[in-house]
Amino acid sequence: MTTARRRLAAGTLTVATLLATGATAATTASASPVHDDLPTVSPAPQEMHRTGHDLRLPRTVDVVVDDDTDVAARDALAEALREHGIRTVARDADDRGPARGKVRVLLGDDSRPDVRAALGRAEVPDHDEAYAVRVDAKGARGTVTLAGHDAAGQYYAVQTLEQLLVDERHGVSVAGATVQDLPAMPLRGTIEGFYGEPWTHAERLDQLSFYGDVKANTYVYAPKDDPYHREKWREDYPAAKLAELTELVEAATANHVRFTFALSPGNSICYSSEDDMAALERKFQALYDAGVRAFSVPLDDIDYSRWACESDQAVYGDPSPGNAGEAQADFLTRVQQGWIETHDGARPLQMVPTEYYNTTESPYKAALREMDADVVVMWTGNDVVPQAISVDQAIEADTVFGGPTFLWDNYPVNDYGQTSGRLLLAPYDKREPGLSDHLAGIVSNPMNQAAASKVAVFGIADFAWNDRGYDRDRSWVEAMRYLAGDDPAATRALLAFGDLNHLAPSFGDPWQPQAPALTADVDAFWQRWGAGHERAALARLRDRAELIAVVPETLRSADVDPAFVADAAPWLDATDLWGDALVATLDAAEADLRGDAETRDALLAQADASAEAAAQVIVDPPDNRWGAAPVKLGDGVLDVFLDDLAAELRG
Ligand code: 14T
Repeated sequence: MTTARRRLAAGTLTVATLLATGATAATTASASPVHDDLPTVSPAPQEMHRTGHDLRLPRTVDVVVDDDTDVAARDALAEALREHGIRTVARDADDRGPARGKVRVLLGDDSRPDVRAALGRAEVPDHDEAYAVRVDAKGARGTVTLAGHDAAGQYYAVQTLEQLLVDERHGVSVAGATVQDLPAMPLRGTIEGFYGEPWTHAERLDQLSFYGDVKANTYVYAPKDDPYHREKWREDYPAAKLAELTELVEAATANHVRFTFALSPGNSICYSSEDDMAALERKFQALYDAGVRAFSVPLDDIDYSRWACESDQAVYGDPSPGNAGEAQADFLTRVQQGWIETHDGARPLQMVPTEYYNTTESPYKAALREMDADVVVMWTGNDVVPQAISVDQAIEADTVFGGPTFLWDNYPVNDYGQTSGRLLLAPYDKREPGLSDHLAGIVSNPMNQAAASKVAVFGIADFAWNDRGYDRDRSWVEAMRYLAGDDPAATRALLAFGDLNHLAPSFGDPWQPQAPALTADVDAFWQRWGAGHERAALARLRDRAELIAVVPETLRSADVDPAFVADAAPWLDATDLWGDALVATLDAAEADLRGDAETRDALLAQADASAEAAAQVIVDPPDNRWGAAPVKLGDGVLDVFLDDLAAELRG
């Protein structure tokens, strides 16, 4: 199945406009860099300026390429232009004949003479995956230069160009921008590392194409409930499953994503056994033969206070965290030196330590530091689901794990008890700018609901690309606009829906609050109400009530990512009912102000019935470990407000 590709299109909605509609928390002033009057590009480029007029595109443009032009970039460019009704004709860079069309798009490596010349003063940063875009309009003629430091850079230049295309009444233009850009972190993406129902093949394909759009380059395949990943790690994948994985590897490559294969042998491995080493290498080899070039050995959530075999006892002594660290370090050093380094193109091995959730010095970590320095160590921050992640903590992690760590960020994963009944739709937040100086990268551990995870993953990709330019509010609006296919009403509806699903739990207190925008509106309501301005109070809150009430209908009818709408179905059902309850309660208040007690009571009874029905919506069938559970939506804010206002009216 191919899923319709979402587009990061040039936007017309600004964060300011949406803040004015009250669609996002009106509290945080947006610190988004103003790129003159250019469209918003996500992830936020390191440098982007207006350097000239917009360039009107004719119906056909020449695309100038050579043998070093990246095929994925070429395909993405042709598809992007085709979606705007523009045909492309390929021209060879060596073709010295006269220019044919009015507009040429040069696509290639920055070492190509014509590309270099067309860049003028713009430069491609000397950095992996870097690129530059220059739009040069001379009246109706012009040149668009898409230059990459490498193949990935070329592809990312195309992703940015796509967001610089502006649909106008009479055609399509490219904004007159110059962009010079590079990723702040080398590894960006997701780790399918949760418990519960793994993503489907179709969901994974959809994700991989999404990652290409947001310049994420990493997908780690580590679903806890794939038996061949953990329990049956020694066994070969059945042919059909291997064929599926091969298809994923190909889809990943087409989007410049590294499919990273992870194997978790920790529950039963005998570290000192040659047979187990051979079993792991056999499994890796099968995936290498399918095209995989990145590998990981997660050793999280295992019991390191016992050995799985006598020989580990003989070699490493009594079971203890320190001895487990030594056994793991020996084993993974051998995998790195004996297997990874003998396999052409294989990336450094990644691993998850058993103590992945703090930076406290320990015998285990001291032993692990003896591992080959090329092995990349993951870490979740301080706690499995941390309240925040600071630069100082990342520096501590580098010290205690012996090198720049790779952040396994447990957001928006919803496989643990505190997330029961929840979708986690808050923007990525509370990660300190400057982390890119100390991390090898960030991957999100997402929800069982793949498409709904795009909201958070969009932000994580944005932050990992440019942590210092990251703006939580801007990124959230852009994520919603992306999912909404650029439809303004659907974007607003998604923001209102996101607000009701904003709570981000942890194993202790939540690290993101529930419904901050609704909370602000409710607080303002009670202030006006308390000051005797009841009608004004009602009128202002009614805007949000009506916005909430139409969320399900808006999202179901607009061109919103259908996979998102499917994932959100039970939460949309609940929104429908809570919206009815809210509108009915406000109507009851108005009846009360008119002195119409009978209508008031009837409306309050109606609101009660809706709220009761809302509380009975359950997620079933469940994809999550928490099983069938009541939907939680705006809890602690919406339900409390309805109770409080009803109590006030009933006196
Ligand atoms: F390896 C890790 F970085 C990690 O986070 N491991 C698991 C992960 O698979 C899971 O999705 C995540 C959220 O539940 O937390 C880890 O699993 C745990 C951790 C606990 F502390 C499961 C139960 C725990 F009590």
